Amino acid sequence: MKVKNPKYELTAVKPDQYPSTTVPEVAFVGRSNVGKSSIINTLLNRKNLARVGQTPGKTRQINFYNIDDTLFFVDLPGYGYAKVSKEERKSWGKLAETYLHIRDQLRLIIMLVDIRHKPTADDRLMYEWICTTGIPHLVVATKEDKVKRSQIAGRMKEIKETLEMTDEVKVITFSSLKRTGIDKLWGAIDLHVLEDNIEHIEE
Ligand SMILES: Nc1nc2c(ncn2[C@@H]2O[C@H](COP(=O)(O)OP(=O)(O)OP(=O)(O)O)[C@@H](O)[C@H]2O)c(=O)[nH]1
Ligand SMILES: [Mg+2]
Repeated sequence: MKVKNPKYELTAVKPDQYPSTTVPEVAFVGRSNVGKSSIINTLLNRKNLARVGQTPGKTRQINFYNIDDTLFFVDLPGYGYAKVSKEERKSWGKLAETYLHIRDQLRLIIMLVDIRHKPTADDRLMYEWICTTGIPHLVVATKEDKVKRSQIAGRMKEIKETLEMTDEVKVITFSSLKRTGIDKLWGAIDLHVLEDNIEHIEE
């Protein structure tokens, strides 16, 4: 997809605050600090559209980004950040799960994991839950620039095994710093959104 004029649309904590459109949406989920906001900026070729935090846990609401009224990117709150209260953690999880559960136009869930680390118990739970929704999804291994080339295959294997992924689910490596993986990821996004558009035309 050719991105012309992406813009921040709105921030929501409750479903009645979500944008009242039927435009397809792609959601980004993952642990706090994994690079969700960064990947959105990188894909949209904008420096500061999505707020990137030095302090983990910065994104506490759901942020919607409008790409030329044809696609929305949805930045969900990160989970698994230790330095917040249990109550706060619960409410963040609820925000994300509610969105993922009820949003009809959600076409693709992109789950991010840090390529350096074995997916955590939280990641496993989230992935298992994503699988039960039946919504198309893929996994992105972020911060590829932080590992040596020779380590990548091993890291990917561990991610796939730990999340118990089936072979048909794609894992894409990505670096916002080095700007790698952009075309591959856009290709995967286009596939889901385009298929959707074709369905509309055929209807
Ligand atoms: N080296 C490297 N650092 C990255 C990359 N992507 C993100 N970061 C850094 O990781 C930190 C967290 O990035 P964010 O994009 O804010 O992460 P997030 O998942 O949105 O975090 P929350 O909003 O807290 O859930 C920032 O310091 C980024 O600069 C990457 O590809 N490579
Ligand atoms: Mg963020």
